[in-house]
Amino acid sequence: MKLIGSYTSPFVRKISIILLEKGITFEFVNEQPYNAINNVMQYNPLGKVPALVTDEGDVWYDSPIIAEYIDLLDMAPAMLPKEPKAALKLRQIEALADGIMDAALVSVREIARPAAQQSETELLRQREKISKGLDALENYLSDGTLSVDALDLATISIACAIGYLNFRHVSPGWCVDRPQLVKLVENLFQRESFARTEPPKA
Ligand SMILES: N[C@@H](CCC(=O)N[C@@H](CS)C(=O)NCC(=O)O)C(=O)O
Repeated sequence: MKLIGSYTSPFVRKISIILLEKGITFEFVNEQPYNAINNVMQYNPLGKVPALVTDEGDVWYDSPIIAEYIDLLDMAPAMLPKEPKAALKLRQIEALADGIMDAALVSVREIARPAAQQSETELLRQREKISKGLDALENYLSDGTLSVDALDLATISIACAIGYLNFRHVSPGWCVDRPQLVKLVENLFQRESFARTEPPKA
């Protein structure tokens, strides 16, 4: 199996962690989707990472689809519960965490533009999405929808989103008044799968 991705992408990190937790061997193919020359479109017409190439030659892209494909291989630990509605709830929380990654990514790219071209309005819009998204995740942990001790698709996605906020210094105050999220990431960041996929310091 080959995982096409970059070491800094939180979406790629999510998939690497799922593969590592399940003990599935894979080759990492390092591709930089934002470089002028890259090979990502060979795998995903949208030019985004991650993409996964199976040993049979099938290509899967978009991290929720890849995560679902990997879970279909039936290797422990399962990333989703068997009960369809419970599974759908976790996938919705995955979508929320992915949305925080998307907003953080837009912010990082906006800040990378020349100062005169940056839009403060756009940065504020993205910051509000991140903040409201984090509040919703904190609520899921407080009301028992999620547990700070769980390892599943939702909690892995959340920890990857927060890992990316830390890495890019976006919303550095995310931990203020969100004690459950702090506990969750303290638990998950200790795992070998998270340590092995930490983004490079640059
Ligand atoms: N929904 C996609 C998002 C993936 C994504 O945005 N990846 C970024 C890297 S973090 C990318 O490849 N961007 C290249 C581009 O937008 O051209 C997923 O979950 O896989």
